[in-house]
Amino acid sequence: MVGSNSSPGGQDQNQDDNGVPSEIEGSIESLSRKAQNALALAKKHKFWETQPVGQFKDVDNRKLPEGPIEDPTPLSEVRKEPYNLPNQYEWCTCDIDSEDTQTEIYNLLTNNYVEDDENMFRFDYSKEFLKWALRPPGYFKSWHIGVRVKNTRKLVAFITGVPAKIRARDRSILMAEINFLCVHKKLRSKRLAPVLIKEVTRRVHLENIWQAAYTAGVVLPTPIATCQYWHRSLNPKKLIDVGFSRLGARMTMSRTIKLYRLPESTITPGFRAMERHDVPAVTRLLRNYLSKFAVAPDFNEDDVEHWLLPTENVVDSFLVENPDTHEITDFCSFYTLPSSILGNANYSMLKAAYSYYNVSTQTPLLQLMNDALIVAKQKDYDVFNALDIMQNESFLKELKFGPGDGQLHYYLYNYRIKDALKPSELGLVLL
Ligand code: MYA
Repeated sequence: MVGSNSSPGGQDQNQDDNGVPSEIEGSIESLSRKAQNALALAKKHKFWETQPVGQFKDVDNRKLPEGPIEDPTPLSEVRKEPYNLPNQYEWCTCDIDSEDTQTEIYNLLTNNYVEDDENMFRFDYSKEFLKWALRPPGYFKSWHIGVRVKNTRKLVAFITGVPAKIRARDRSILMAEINFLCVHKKLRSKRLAPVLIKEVTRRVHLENIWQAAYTAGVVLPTPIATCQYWHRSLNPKKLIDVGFSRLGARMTMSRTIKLYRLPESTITPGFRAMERHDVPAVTRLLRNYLSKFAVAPDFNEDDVEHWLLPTENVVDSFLVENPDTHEITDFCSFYTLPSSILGNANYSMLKAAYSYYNVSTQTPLLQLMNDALIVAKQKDYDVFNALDIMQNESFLKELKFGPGDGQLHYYLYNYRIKDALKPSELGLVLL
């Protein structure tokens, strides 16, 4: 299973001696990935070559400064009218508060959004999740953009932005986070995506915002970092039955189930769900932790309340409260993003937890994340996914995560980062 905007399925099938999938340096997969990335750099990008993003030809140019690529234009010069669409389509602003619109967006994404390379799984963002993802503090309704067929009003394409303060090294900038770009399967390869991107850009500019952050499974000009998803089986039998993972060499099903078994209850004293009164302490903990990374969100208390206070089946957050001092010392969180399982007679849904923000100051990160796995198992998730960003590499192998078979590329629009970042320099999770 590979995460957000990367393909939602499939573990790299190499196994280590314990049966846990492992990354074998120089394996066919990694060689083929390197070849694909090299080919991607040579590809022409008719649209992206016209945009203020790092261009492949400039990758080795040390003279270009870090920071905005273009200056803002005066607001009076921002185009007032929406971009032109082919005649039979029209723009709409999707009212995410309306039940009917939620259903339309949900149906478009559930049937047409990101799939893995083998078309076995497709992300199935819930309506509750979409409401959470699209209504953070200060959100703009005009950034929830749809395309409809004029005759039938059918929703056939979508793109969204939400505002977020993001720090790039020592500069904190109000940006747009762009997500949920989707064109109906029947309308692919007609150059609709560039029109959607230009339209969201125009609407972001109208709010006097000039930078954006986004992730994608595809290579575009030019990633600021390339990351990998890792997967921790919680329900190995189901994962194997649906083709998400494979039984390792020399492994039986019962040995595999035993390998991934977890304790019934969490281990850390004072480990409990986050509550509203914890927002100030969690904000302090997170702000301090995220200051270590080159690119990270600049969260205030309102952001933490929105993004991290638990919402059932959307986001779960736990913390460690010292039983003696009542100090909040550690924090972990994950969000819920199921995938539809395509064409399996026995199962239709894979329940996946995605590691979100985690901070350890007193409890070792490994122990904290083991407790996160235990609660995810208690809540019946099939798999726990994590990117190799922040300090995640320190626990992935030890907690029996295996590498996924896709990559997730991070991008900034109209902001140049001089050298590509290592995943461990990234402190940002996009949904
Ligand atoms: S990533 C999730 C993307 N969605 C999916 O993968 C869902 C399934 N796929 C689809 O719905 C379609 O295949 C999509 C493309 C819609 C992806 N990001 O219309 P086309 C370029 C950016 O003929 P289609 C997410 O949501 C492609 O390189 N560009 O293609 C973050 C080519 O350009 P060029 C992409 O397949 C989105 C052009 O589109 C992506 O029918 C961030 C082809 O257009 C992609 N994922 O539709 C968006 N995929 O010729 C950027 C293809 O130049 C935001 N393309 O190579 C930028 C910041 C904007 C705000 C700025 C504010 C200041």
